[in-house]
Amino acid sequence: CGGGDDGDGGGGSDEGLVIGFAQVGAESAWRTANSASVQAAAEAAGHELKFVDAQQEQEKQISAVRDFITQQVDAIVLAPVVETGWTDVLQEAEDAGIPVILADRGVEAADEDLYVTRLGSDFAEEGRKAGAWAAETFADDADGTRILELQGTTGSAPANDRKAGFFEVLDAEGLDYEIVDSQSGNFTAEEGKAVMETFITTHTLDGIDLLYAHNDEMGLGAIQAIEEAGKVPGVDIQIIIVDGSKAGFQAGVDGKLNYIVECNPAFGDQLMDVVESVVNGDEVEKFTPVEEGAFDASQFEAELPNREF
Ligand code: GYE
Repeated sequence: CGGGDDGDGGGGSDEGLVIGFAQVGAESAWRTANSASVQAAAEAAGHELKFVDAQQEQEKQISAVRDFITQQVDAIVLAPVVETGWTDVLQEAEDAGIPVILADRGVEAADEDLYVTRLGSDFAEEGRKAGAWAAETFADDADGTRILELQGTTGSAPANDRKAGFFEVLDAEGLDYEIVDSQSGNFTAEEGKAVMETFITTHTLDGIDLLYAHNDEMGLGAIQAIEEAGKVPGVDIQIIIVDGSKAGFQAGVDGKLNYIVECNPAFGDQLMDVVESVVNGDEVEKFTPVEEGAFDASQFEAELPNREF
């Protein structure tokens, strides 16, 4: 403290909180927008945010959470890169009396008692939206719909649930389809492109109807690979992406992809409200979904100017 007689440490209940945020990484436009939203919201609310970018590595997230526990933060916000492997560190936070709030991604059901609440997207619902469009678009495809899938990070909630929701609807609608190949592109453009190149080498694109990419970056990387192979993305092969960044919508306006399922990263203000409620000891829902839509080719142009990331 700075020696003045009046002191400057007062304020009691008006003091901002100290919040530790173990973020996934910076793998996509979605993620960068999400980090910016949370940082801006914390600042606006007068809270101190200790921000760690874990570069998509669970080990880094676990040590970040341990550091937050040592620093005795008021609350820990965790966006778990994968769903499993959290029991020990979540237990440590609980033992230290520090509430954990999940932002964006979820953890496996077995750990449900070890966090207070999750604020984020309903990834299975996103997958169902993609599936509903595919089932309708290919309903009359007489020789069966041949599908390639670019999955997100292996073991992550959005990869697991976007896959499950998508095929749940295809099965429920009775679509005659075949999964020609399905691999992880780790939610990055670079890996999405590389996996698509492998798909093209292994299967060619002849007779492939649809690519389902679990995020924009992988879809955009795949579009490059398709063009480099001399094919026309969006026409020779239809493409679905999830997120809806500016770059994703621009590709849609350019006719290079066919359906966009929105995933909304701008929940910083909502997250601060949840953190404050939790620290106050208020009752909160176990899961708060973020509102999201979906867009087809007739809507891309009108929607592009509304995109914020
Ligand atoms: O869709 C993807 C990002 O967890 C919802 O992570 C998020 C996903 C998002 O890398 O672009």
